[in-house]
Amino acid sequence: MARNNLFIYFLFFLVATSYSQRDKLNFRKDYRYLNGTDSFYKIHTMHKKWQDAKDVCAMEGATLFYPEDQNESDAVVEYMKATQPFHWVYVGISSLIVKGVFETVDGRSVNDVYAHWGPGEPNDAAGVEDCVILRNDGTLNDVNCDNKNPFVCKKTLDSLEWNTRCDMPYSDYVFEDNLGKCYKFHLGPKTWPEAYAICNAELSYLAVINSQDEADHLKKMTELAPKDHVQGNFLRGAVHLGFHKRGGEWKTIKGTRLEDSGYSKWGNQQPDGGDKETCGSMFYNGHFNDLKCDTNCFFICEHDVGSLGSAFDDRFGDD
Ligand SMILES: [Ca+2]
Ligand SMILES: [Ca+2]
Ligand SMILES: [Ca+2]
Repeated sequence: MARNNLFIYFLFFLVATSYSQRDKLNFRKDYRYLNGTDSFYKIHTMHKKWQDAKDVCAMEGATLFYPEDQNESDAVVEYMKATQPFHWVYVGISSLIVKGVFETVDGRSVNDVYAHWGPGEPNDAAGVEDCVILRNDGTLNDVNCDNKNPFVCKKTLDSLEWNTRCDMPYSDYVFEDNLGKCYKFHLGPKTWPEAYAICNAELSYLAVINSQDEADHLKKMTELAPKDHVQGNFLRGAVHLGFHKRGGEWKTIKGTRLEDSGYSKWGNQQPDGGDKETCGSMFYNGHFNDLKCDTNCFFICEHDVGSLGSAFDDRFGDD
């Protein structure tokens, strides 16, 4: 009897520990898993140009969706019809490399995936149609890439990597024990608004320093980041952080006055930019600096562990 109990407990243990995030079919709350596709989808309702749509999906760790086959086209079209008023979305197919050669965002021929064109399409109307939409009758049409359209991002279950320490789907965020937070040092130089949007797309925010310990940690992260290999024209010596000047006052992006945020050490002679430098950054030595918001430099995102509070955890129990 005792042995049986032990065996049952062992089985339970096996099942419980294999209940990974993948089994929960959870990527992000704003992505929906569609049965029969092994993938998650998000319909972006903010209309964007094709290239911008592609970039937004990449920022979310996903790709601009295109149908693999009839089954996937049907599933997404059904989801779109059930939830949205619009009649088409951009998909990850274009002929931007060579006109007339339609390829997916990952370089496959449209004929190897889903090439169900509408009648008379593709027609390259006026010679300016290089990007493709999927209409809710399931057909494709080439349109002008500068048109702003809604679009769909896709994440395959296979490509999902759950970051257990940080409880988020981005594996390059690193948990810091003493602070109980996760951070990512971004090595692609961006403007302050771009950096802000990228952190947001990663379910995080442009880092806010709340203590000397946190300042020390971000300084150390900056020291260790392989910055010297990065080529290009950008500002070295500072990284964007989550504070800015609003209404003549320096505040964190959470709305707290900088001097009340737990850390507000400015660098020598800083801030020195008056109304021209209204975005916040940190010199590599950990001291604050004001910068022009369109300055390209590195930046750090911060993630609050447990902030996502996945609904799937409630349904399946915690693991
Ligand atoms: Ca067309
Ligand atoms: Ca912080
Ligand atoms: Ca300055």
